[in-house]
Amino acid sequence: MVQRGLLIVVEGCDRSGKSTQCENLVAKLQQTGNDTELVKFPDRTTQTGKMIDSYLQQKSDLDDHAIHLLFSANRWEAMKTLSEKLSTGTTLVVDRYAFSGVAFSSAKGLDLEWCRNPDIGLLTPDIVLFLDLTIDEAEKRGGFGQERYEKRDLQIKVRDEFTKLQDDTWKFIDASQSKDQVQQDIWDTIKQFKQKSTKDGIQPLQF
Ligand code: NYM
Ligand code: MG
Repeated sequence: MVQRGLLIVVEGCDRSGKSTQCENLVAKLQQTGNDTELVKFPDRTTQTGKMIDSYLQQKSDLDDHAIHLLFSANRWEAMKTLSEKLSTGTTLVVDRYAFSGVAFSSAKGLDLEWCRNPDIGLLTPDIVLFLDLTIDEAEKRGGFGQERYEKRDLQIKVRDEFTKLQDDTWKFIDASQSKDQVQQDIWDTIKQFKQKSTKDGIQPLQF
């Protein structure tokens, strides 16, 4: 029987270096012989993703609840494919997941429990790497971009909401370090986790 792949989620505020680190991690896992793919949410290529992209680029407006549900739908529509990949042995590195959904919408003022509900039942991550960076440090990196949500006041709230969502699958990574050091910390964390999960026998993913 094929051993299933791991579901590795990478989370953090905007400018925390997630995308670069996800790419590095995928490359490193592949080089060490692990069948691995990168997944990114929101997936802006699907129908829901196009609506989300237009909203983020401030080309359209939507009710806060409606956009929250669209982000969730954007994950749900990917679940069947992702669970098939995991069960056939592919490890997935996921750049943002439901935690971003809850953290951003609750930072805007929506009720936290309400925000959690639509994502209940999504594949449970094996490990969540939280790239932690203060907003001052994030701003030093050339400032936020032009998209909706990329504003200091909101990002401060988002970071605060993220910390409310942590459980024992979360590993905090100090993202203020050099790129190489962050990469090293992530790699050490993943190696440790893989050793432990292989020893314990990886449990089936909750769906
Ligand atoms: N975002 C992302 C949400 O508000 N809810 C979600 O469920 C997800 C996955 O979209 N500022 C926000 C966080 C980001 C923005 O993400 C786009 P990215 O990784 O910058 O493309
Ligand atoms: Mg962004």
